Parts: sequence; C-alpha cells; structure tokens
Amino acid sequence: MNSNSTIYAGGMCQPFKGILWVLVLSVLVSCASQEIVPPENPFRQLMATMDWGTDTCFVYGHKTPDVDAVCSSLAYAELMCRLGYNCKAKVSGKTNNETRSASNLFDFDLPAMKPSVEPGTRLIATDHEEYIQSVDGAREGRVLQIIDHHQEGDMASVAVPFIYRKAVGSTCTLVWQLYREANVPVSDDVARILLAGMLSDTSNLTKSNVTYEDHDAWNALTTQLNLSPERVADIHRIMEEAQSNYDGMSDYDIFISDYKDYDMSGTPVGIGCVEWKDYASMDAFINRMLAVMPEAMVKKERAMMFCMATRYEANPDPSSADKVIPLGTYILYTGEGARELAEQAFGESLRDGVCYSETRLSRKSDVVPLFTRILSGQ
Ligand SMILES: [Mn+2]
Repeated sequence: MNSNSTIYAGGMCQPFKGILWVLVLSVLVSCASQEIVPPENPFRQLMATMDWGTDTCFVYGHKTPDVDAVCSSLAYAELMCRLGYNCKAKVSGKTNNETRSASNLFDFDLPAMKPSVEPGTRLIATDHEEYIQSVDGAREGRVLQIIDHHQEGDMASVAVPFIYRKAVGSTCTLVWQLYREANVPVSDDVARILLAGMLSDTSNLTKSNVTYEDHDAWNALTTQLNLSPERVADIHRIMEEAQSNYDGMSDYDIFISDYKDYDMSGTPVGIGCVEWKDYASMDAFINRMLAVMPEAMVKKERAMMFCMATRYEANPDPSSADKVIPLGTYILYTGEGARELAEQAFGESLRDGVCYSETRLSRKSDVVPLFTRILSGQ
C-alpha cells in the first residue's frame, strides 16, 4: 500500500506531518498567550455591572450557622472587598461549637451577629438559597448574589444577577473557585478559612457528595498552608469532637445546634442533625431528642419535625485514632403525617417515633430531596 493513501498520522508523509505540527504549535501558543494575559475577566466584568448602591452589602450564610456557612461568607466578603466592593460578613444566629473550634484552630475571627436587616439591604447569600433559612428581613432585601451547593431554593430568581450553584461537597470549594475566576490570589488567612469550611462540610473529603472539585480545592489549600494529610486529619478530628461535644447544653439546644427549616410544597418542615458517639446510651439519647421535638415544633412553627442521628459502634480496628465508626442513620419524627412521610421514605418504624436507614444519610443530598418529592406527590 502507498503510504500517502493512509489516513492515520503514523503513516503520513514527512512534509504533511511538519505542517500539522506547525498548526498544533500555533494553536498552543495562542492559547498560552491568552492564559498569561487575559484580555478580559468575565467574572470581574459581571461584578462591575451590579447595582451595589452606597451602603454596605452584607454576606450571610444560613441561620443556625455552621462552619461552611460562616467560612464561605467570610471568604467571599473578602473577595468582594479585594475587588473594591463594600461587603461585610455577618451571622444571623449563634454559631455552634464546631464553628468556634474551627475559628480557634485556624485562627480567624467569627463575623459579628446581626439578626435582621432593614428593607432594601443588599445581600449576598452563601451556603443557602431559601428565604426561610436566611437572615430575618431578607425577603424585603435585594439579593445580589447566591453562592451555594444545595438544591435550588426560592431566593434564586431571575432578579438575582449572579447565582453560582454546583452540587459539590462544600460552599467553600465554590468560593475558592471564584477567587480563581476573579484572578485574585488566595491569601494564607483566606486559605485557612476556606479549608476549615471544607473539612467540616465534606468531613475531610469522606462524604458521598464529595467531587473532584473538592479534592482540587483541598489539595491547593493544604499545599499552600504546608499541612500534611496527617495534620489535616488531626485538625478535622478536633473539629468533629467539638461538634459532638454537647457539654453544658440543654436537650433543646442540642436538637437545634444543627437545624434547618424547610417549606416543602407548602408544608413547614424542620430537620435537625445530631451526633451522639456514646453508642451504649444511644437509646436514652433518642428518647431525650423525642422529648424536646414537640417543643421545637411549636417554637419553630413547623407541622412536622425530624431529627437525624448517626448510629455509631465501636471501631473494630483498635489501632485507629477513631474510637467509633458510623453505621446508618436514625430518623426521629413527630407531628401530623410525619410517621407516614418517614415510613414512605425509609420503611417501617423501629419503634414509635423512630425510623432507620442502613446507609448513612445526608440531609442535603438524601433526606430533603426525598421528602420534597414525596410531599409534592411526584
Ligand atoms: Mn454547606
């Protein structure tokens, strides 16, 4: 066969190969030069088109703020400031033990408390996009941006100029990506804040909803901060212990320490998440939560109240630093129709008020989408 008649490059005649290489190289060179000097930055341009007004724009995570909510709001407010916009992070409620532990471990100040905003206040929402989870007054405010990794909520409308939503493990991963998008280097201070949020929400990259994008961010941040994987695991363990440390807290405060409100097709639903690692006293702990849930249902004006509690058992590996390992998830319920909803989702009750899932459940990725689907009749 004549080599000129073959179509794969290995059989190409030499002059043709040469032309191909010139083409490839010229494409590469033009791409590279575009990367070095961006002719324009679409993210910064979009930010510049926003109606920022003259007052401070507040950046809030969700109510009952956790580490990801607080850290994403802090780091994103800082990015906006670096771009020249007058933004400040705030919290709408008391931070939990894990968040206070993270602020000590990673050496950053928690945002000041501001439980409500005036009508017309400009807002950026991180780690949530439902008004019911937002600062009081948000409905009468002006939402400029949403940065979030939950399912679409009622804050997200065409009137919001910038919405960045991706189903990644942590909102801090998204904020890290937007620093790159804005071409603003992440300072070490911001890197510590972002890593804290990531460790908490992804449980140090071990949760089922973790993506390669979370891994990218984790790698970049730990490299920048010069933290070995072992050191990161140690820090994460201390944060986790703080999260499940309920010393000195009332049962009611334990139940609402990681709690969120939802409006599911018109049904007001509340879901708390608790961690109780003393597995020998788990049954008694479940009873304590069941006892305070009706009170929470009244205070939070919910029709149904749920509580997710991880089931732990002793780690069969005695050499491991983790003394217990997670198994499934208990789903505690109270309120009219709550039993039917829980059983439709997770099968027959173990006993009155308690269902169980053999797989460990995520509120965001498993329970909320499932309950929403059932309640909307889909
Ligand atoms: Mn989050």
